[in-house]
Amino acid sequence: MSKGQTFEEAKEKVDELRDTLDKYSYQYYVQDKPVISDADYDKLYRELVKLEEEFPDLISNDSPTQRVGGTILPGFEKVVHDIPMLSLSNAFSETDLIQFDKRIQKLTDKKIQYICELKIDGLAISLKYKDGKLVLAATRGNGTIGENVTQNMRTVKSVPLRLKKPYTIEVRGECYMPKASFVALNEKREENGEAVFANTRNAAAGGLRNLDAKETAKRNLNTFFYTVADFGEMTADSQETALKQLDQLGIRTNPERKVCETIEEVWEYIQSFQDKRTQLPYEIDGIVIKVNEFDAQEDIGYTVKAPRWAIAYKFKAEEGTTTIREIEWTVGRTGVVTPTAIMDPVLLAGTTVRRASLHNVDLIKERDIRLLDTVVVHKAGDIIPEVTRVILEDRLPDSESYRIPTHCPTCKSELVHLEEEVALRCINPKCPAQITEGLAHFASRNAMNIDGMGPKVITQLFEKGFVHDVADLYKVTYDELLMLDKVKDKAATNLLTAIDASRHNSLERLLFGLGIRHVGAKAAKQIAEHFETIENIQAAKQEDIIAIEGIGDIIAESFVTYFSLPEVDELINELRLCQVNLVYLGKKKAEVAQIDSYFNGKTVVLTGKLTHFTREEAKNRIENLGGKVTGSVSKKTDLIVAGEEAGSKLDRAQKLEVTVWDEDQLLKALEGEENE
Ligand code: 1X8
Repeated sequence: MSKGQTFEEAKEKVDELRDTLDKYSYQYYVQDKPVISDADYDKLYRELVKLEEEFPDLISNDSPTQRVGGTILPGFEKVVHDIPMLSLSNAFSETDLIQFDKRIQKLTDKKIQYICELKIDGLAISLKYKDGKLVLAATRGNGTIGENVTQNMRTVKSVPLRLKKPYTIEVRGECYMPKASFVALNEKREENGEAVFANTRNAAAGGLRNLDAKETAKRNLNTFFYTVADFGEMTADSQETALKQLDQLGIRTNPERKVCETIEEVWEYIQSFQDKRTQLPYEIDGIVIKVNEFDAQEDIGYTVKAPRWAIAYKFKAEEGTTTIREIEWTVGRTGVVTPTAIMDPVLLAGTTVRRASLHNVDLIKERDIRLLDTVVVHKAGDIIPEVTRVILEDRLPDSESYRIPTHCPTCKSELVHLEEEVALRCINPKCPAQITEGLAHFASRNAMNIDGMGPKVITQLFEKGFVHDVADLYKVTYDELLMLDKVKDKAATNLLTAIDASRHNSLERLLFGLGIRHVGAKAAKQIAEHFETIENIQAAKQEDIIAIEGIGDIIAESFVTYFSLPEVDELINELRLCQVNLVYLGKKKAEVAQIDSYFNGKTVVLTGKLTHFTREEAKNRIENLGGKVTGSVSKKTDLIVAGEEAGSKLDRAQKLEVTVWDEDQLLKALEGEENE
């Protein structure tokens, strides 16, 4: 940017940057097809921020920089919906659908089509655009009166702040949390002693209906829109054309829809999703079937509550009943003590389940869960088995309330139930369970990645008194390893090699491995990249850490507190003496952005067996050239490298027409570029 540009010049540049950023955002968040790297996007974004700082008069509400949430609200304002938000009547069987079809045929003479769409399990919302700008976002509420959540919805990246045409319209859809975000969120909450969400819908609701929109922004919410309530300048004569027009306006719609000529065809579509639904990255609870043509919809009309021209086919919940035999309590590395129900085996969504997390004590009390109770279990987010409720009619007459443990199952010290937490905690810093869990975390894959150093080996090393803290792992000897159960010459040698290899890890792995509260792998990476050495980190002040984009006060405070402890100082010195690398070895973001490489900004999936290098090595080399390596194939994948015996990922990649390489091609490309 040149200094001293005029307001007019700046305005032109700001407009251009906004158009470009909106376009990239649309491709990334609405079409799921990124075309530039995060680094390139960040560069343009920062340029816009800088210009807006220099010319504050240019800031406008629909700028991509204005998605961050503002002041914390005292409460949500009520919104009266001009057009009520209706519900849908339900169908639970093929017979229900055939009856629906018959009713439709009676209510219109026209030849009609049905359009099937996925029923998204989220929160219904309504958006109003005026002259193409987002002016209001409201929840459904009771259908007549909802809540104004405009500030929150503005942080959801797939929601356009301005449309591609200056239309005045109202659209409705669903705000949801992707399954993966839900699992990650609950894991984090459990570790922090917070209540977990029962399902993705509750998690989305908690995220959206938060008075601090900055919290909403952290929840990775997404949207699909499916109804036009007020057409404004739009002209559409069917649901299918309306959805296409929403696409063209930049509003995200679900691509899985299908127009069917008969109710039999509708039934086939429903059947096909009975299995496919578990593979979708978001939760659906059914299929919505609508009469496609608007003129026929008008003939058919409405009841007070719902349109007569649509019906929701509800999938059977993946539920089962079983008996609780035991409740097991385990201590995590932060001291949180979590209960797990041990049950008679039950088949849920295709897998046999014997254990279900009960999450925390409050949940046991709330649902009054007792030993030998018959309970309903389901899979939250289609993944995690959970106890939904107790079938009270089946409770044994001599049943007693479950007695919550008062002492740590491992170290027997008294447990505490902090007021602001739902969890029980063991606060004995010397609790063996906490220490071994902490050591296992240190050695785990995303931390120091010491192959073979799992909980069983660690527990024995600890119990035999060979290892007390993470630095001791680097002092373990061959003879000590041979003293462990099931460890022979080969395993001992391999373990020592793995321990030695971990000395050369980049700093972020160590930072994550230390298990500092609230510091996940991502924050560890950002901090390591920013400060580069452990000495810089030890000297860092809270405000230095907060200055890093994406790092908030909670993480920064936890970091500073941790590194102010004298025993941490000692530990770092020990690690240094053990020749553990304490320096960031990756490239800095700014450097990555400069790399001229095929891989820069590309998302790569590795699958099958690689013979020339380990996956970890291939991943590192691709990342050093600015690429991103992910685990699953999606529309965002640019390249898949298929080793020997590549399976379903390769099939999926071929379906999505993603470029496929074999290992040799990868090797050649890497060698070519690394030598440039
Ligand atoms: C609710 C939902 C609808 C659709 C998808 N998901 C939902 N949760 C859709 O039409 N594609 S329609 C609807 C309603 O009208 N209450």
